[in-house]
Amino acid sequence: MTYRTDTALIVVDVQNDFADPKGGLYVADGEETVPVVNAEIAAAQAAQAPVFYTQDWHPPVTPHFAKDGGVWPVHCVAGTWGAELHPELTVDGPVVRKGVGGEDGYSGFSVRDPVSDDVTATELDSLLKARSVRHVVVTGLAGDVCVKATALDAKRLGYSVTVPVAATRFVNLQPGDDARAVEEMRAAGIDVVE
Ligand code: VGL
Ligand code: ZN
Repeated sequence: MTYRTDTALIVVDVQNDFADPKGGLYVADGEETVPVVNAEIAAAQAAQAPVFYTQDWHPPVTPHFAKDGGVWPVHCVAGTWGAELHPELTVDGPVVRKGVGGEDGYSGFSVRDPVSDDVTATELDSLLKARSVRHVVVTGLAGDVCVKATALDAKRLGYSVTVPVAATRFVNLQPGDDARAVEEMRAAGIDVVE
């Protein structure tokens, strides 16, 4: 990707639980995104484009987890190894945590209370606005969950959005979720590129 000072790179949830084969919600080949994402970070840094990170950060009990009535195996519990950013990831920019209060935090821009359905904004949009960002590149994990949700929200908020597929991997909770996610992003006007 090419970066300018009004382009931000958003690195979504490159955390041990998603990117390490021993992780609680390991995304197949998730570790392969790390060098690709690091190369994007280096390109952004070289262009003085800002880099932002998101971090899934759940309490031990949350309706986000299957054991508490939700969908997902336990992952990214606040303060645990699984919630840490991958040790090989270059970290150089603000980290936005999501799901902190027990919400579903799929998008880096907003969290949703699974009981009341209330949606609240994270600080990400204001961080981007403070840097006069107009374009975002969304990378990381997982392509059919948090990368998709973040990219769709960015588009809705008025940014132009690019998702390089080489810098993501997909959960595929249902077979074909990867292709459907790409379709949905493209239909929303997001540039999904090889
Ligand atoms: C994610 C499932 C549950 C993700 C987060 O980062 O894509 N997926 N929580
Ligand atoms: Zn989660």
